[in-house]
Amino acid sequence: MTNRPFNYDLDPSTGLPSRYDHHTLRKLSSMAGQFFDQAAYQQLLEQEDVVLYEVYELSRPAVSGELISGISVIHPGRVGDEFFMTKGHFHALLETAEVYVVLHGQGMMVMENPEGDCSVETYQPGRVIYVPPRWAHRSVNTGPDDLVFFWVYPANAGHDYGTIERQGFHKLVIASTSGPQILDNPRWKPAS
Ligand code: S6P
Ligand code: ZN
Repeated sequence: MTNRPFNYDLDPSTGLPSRYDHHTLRKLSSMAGQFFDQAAYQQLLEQEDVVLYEVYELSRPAVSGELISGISVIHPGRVGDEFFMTKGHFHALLETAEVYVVLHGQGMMVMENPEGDCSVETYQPGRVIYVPPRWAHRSVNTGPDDLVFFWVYPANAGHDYGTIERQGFHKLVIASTSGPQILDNPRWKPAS
């Protein structure tokens, strides 16, 4: 990988990047145990292992000083009453932040830190969301269209998915007749 300046373009209508190094498809089957309504999860999985979201990454060496950037696309849909969402993670190097820039769609970013403080930010086009060091983050698409956002974070941050897989997030985003509701997750438990 060269150490020369570079650029890429985001398609104005889709937000997709003109080039990327990795394209990851995350399907329903990779989210076992993450959605609240497990019967609805099993039922949907038996119908189709749908693609929940896609990540386009511009890679850089995983060393201090470098930045990894890219685009995520969260497709619209629900498992029971719970909106399609990302797995969510802490950064493995906990003291690393991240910036998101929303390009298209609607949704919520659910965040929490190891001390149990929680925060939810709303995605809307043009909005910048700052994820401080130590805060786990999950993106939830609450709208009828793709939710598309740009992100950039330190290349040495890494990802800790295991903590969230074991304990979940404190908050769930659930559809209701009056719109998306943020509810306490009754199944949250300390990872220990
Ligand atoms: C990486 C950044 C995003 C997510 C992506 C998918 O630090 O937060 O690129 O990786 O939105 O989410 P997840 O939880 O599957 O990595
Ligand atoms: Zn992240």
